[in-house]
Formats: sequence, structure tokens, C-alpha cells
Amino acid sequence: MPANLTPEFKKARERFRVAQSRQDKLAALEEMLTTIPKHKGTDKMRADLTRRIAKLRDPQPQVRHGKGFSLHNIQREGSGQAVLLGPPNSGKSSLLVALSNAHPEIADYPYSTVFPVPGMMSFQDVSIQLIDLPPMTSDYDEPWMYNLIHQTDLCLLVFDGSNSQHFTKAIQEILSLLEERHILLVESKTRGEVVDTAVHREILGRIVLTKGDLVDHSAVLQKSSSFFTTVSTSTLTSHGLDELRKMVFATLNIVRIYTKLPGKPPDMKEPYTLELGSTVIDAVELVHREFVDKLRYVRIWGSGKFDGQKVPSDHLLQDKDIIEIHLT
Ligand SMILES: Nc1nc2c(ncn2[C@@H]2O[C@H](COP(=O)(O)OP(=O)(O)OP(=O)(O)O)[C@@H](O)[C@H]2O)c(=O)[nH]1
Ligand SMILES: [Mg+2]
Repeated sequence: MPANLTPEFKKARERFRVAQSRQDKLAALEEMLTTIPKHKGTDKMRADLTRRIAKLRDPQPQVRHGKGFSLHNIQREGSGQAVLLGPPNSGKSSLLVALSNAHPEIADYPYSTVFPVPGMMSFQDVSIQLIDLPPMTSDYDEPWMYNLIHQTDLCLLVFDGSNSQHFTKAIQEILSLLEERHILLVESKTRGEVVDTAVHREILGRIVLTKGDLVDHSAVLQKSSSFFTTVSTSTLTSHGLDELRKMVFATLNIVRIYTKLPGKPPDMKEPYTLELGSTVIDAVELVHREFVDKLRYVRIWGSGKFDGQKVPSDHLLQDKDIIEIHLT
């Protein structure tokens, strides 16, 4: 299958070829990964790009503080992103370890995390990026943390559930720090609603209570549920971790779409992912930008339709729909 590389991809590849610094190389590779068409013909190239990016991103100590290189910028990956935010020692890094492939430092002393650490969490057949953050308190917060939160899809507020008498004060402290920086955590966002007012940026919020192995969480659950939907967990026993994965996926409103060729079974290995409310034409564009102009019709399986029914391009997609794209 031809790769059908886009002009943007080719430009990024040229930038990579001439890049001297590690930062420029990384930026060019990341651009290549975002502009490369996503289909079977580019599977190997995408895997190779991902490997090279990971290698460049894992900085050696001597280049860590290299000029212009920032450890605070995290490139988005996967079908959605959530940050782990909370007071010191609440168990954020432990959650990242339990849920992903990342290895942040875990310690019994506070402020053990200094830099953001990304990790990929699997849920069924999608990957969601989690970012472990340093603790946030009125004595310790840094502008880059708010920048990251500003751009994320979901804020997981992580609290030590064994510390129930301080819960309300602890959450109010974090919510007001966020509000001072014009970030408003919300239980849900309605599509079409104006979410970025001049005053606030709305970000989805959920609460994760940790250390459920130490005490019963029911008292603190009562308090936390009046703020946001809450999951009670323990990384020691793995209690609640499956529920947490499920909650993150459900909150991100991701729609998975599989593709098939006429007369062939669908490719169920790696879905394309879009946000809830996306239409058939959005999926076609994601499969290949050039397909939009060449589109004749799309047949769909799922969506409460007859199998293989032709649907208009503004048809709303549902999770796990299978589409068959017919071009002119
Ligand atoms: N018993 C128990 N201990 C936990 C659990 N999760 C974390 N811990 C302990 O709590 C301490 C803090 O854990 P971390 O994951 O480093 O907490 P953190 O929120 O990342 O801490 P900072 O980065 O310093 O803010 C460590 O000693 C962990 O072993 C849990 O579910 N049960
Ligand atoms: Mg930590």
C-alpha cells in the first residue's frame, strides 16, 4: 500500500534531515508523526518514528539542562490525556506506575515529583496519556503546571483517602489555585456549549481517592462525591484500578471507529479515535485527508443501522462503528 505522504510530512522530514540539535530533531520527528497518514501502509514508519521520539525524549543527564530544552513540555499522544493532580504524597506517582508503563519516582516523603512524567494507559484497544505532576499547594506551584492543565482533557484530582478530615480543605485549596489561573473544573461539558469564556477554561474533573487499603473510604467518599464523580482505589491491592481506567475512558467521550475494505473483514486491531459528536466525514478525514474530496459514499456497521447501510456524511458516529469508505 503506498504511503501517500503529505507535503507537511515531507517538509518535517527535510527539517529532521538538517536538524542539528536534539530539540530540533525531536520537534521535527514529532511533526512527522502528527502529519503522517494513519493507515496500514505507514504502520512500520509510525512505529519507527515513535521509537526514535521515545529515545530522544529520554534525556541523558548531561543534556537534561541543555539550552532551550524543556522537560516541562509533554507531546500529546494517544486518544486522550489526563493529568494527575493533588497535594503532596497523595499517591499520584504510584497511580501512574500502577496504570501505565512509566517509572516515576515514588517516595514516602512529599515533593518527590519535580517534573511532569507521561505514561500511556491502556483501556481495551485505546491508549490514553496520563501525566504525573508535582504536588500543587499554595506554597508550591509553577506556571508550567497550569499551562499543562490548561491544555489537557481531564484533571484527575488525587487525594489520600486515609486522610479524610482534611479532604474538604485540601480540595478547596487546589480548586481555588486553579480558579486563580482561570481554570474551572467541571463534571461535564456539553457539546456546542461555549466552554472557553474570557473568564475561565473549563476542564473535566474527577476525584481519585488513594490508599483504600489503609482505611474505609465511605466517609470521605460522601464528601468528595459532592464535588466530582469519585473512584476509590489502592495501588497496593489494585482495588478500583479497573474502575478508574473505565471512568477515564468514559469521561473522555471517545468514539472508536474501525475500517474495512469491501468484501474483507474489518480491521479490529487499532481503532481510529474521535470525540463524541463526530460525523462520518470527520472519520473519513482522519483516515486520509485526501479522501474527503474523493468520497462517494460510506457504508456503516453498528450505529443502530442495518449492516452495511449507506449513510450521509453528517451521520453521527457511535463507539465501535465500522465504516467502509467508497471513493470516486
Ligand atoms: N498503603 C498505601 N500506600 C500508598 C498507596 N499509594 C501510594 N502510597 C504510598 O504513599 C507515598 C507517596 O506516594 P507517591 O506516589 O510518591 O505520592 P505522590 O503524590 O506522587 O507524591 P509527590 O510527588 O511527592 O507529591 C509512598 O510511600 C507510597 O508508597 C496506596 O494505595 N496504599
Ligand atoms: Mg509524585
